Amino acid sequence: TSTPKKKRGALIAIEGLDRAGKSTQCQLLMERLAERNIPAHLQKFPDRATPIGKMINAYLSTSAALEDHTIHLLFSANRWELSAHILQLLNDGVTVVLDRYVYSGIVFSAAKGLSLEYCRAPDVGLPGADVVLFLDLDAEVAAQRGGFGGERYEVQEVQGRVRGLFNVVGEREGEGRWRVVDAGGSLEEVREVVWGVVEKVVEEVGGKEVGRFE
Ligand code: NYM
Ligand code: MG
Repeated sequence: TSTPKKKRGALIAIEGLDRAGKSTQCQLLMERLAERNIPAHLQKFPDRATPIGKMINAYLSTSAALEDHTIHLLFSANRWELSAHILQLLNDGVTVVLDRYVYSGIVFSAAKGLSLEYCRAPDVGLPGADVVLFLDLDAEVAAQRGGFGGERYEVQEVQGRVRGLFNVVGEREGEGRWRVVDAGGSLEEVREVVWGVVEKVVEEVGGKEVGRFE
């Protein structure tokens, strides 16, 4: 006899430019999941709390300079150090919402001139997102939203390149996994579009094994 297998959680990645509203939408999504009694966990990347995360934070806040490949690998290592925990949660039936993931890792480094193939390599094998919601916003509009902060990359020119690269990376993922959401709408509008996608994915992943980023 076999015991009925517990439904696994979904791995949901929220991506976009700085100021696109990712963290707000992650919060709103967590509230909606809680209302529906769907167990869920929010994981932000970079996770600045770990020792590697502290190095990343020093780099982003420009108090430390790091060579481009070096910081690229640290961002990836920050995901790998949390990967077993994420996998455990998913297999325990917990849906995991990611505020940025491998896609940010690829495009922000590629925007500095590293090749896309190089940038993708260290993340290959990480738990694969079931769906990516790309909160799409024009870099100029993002800049107008009260301006960017003072961190590295937070200038319109870099963000413009990053947006173009997100679209390239999204094409490789395909329309099934990569969902472009117009982030120019109101909080409520964006929230409802996000929920429409997530609700279905949470329902559908049940029997499937967690994939791997490739
Ligand atoms: N970033 C984020 C990267 O360059 N590589 C990565 O792998 C990740 C996850 O860090 N400008 C960049 C994108 C952001 C910055 O993110 C910090 P946030 O969401 O502003 O804390
Ligand atoms: Mg930021």
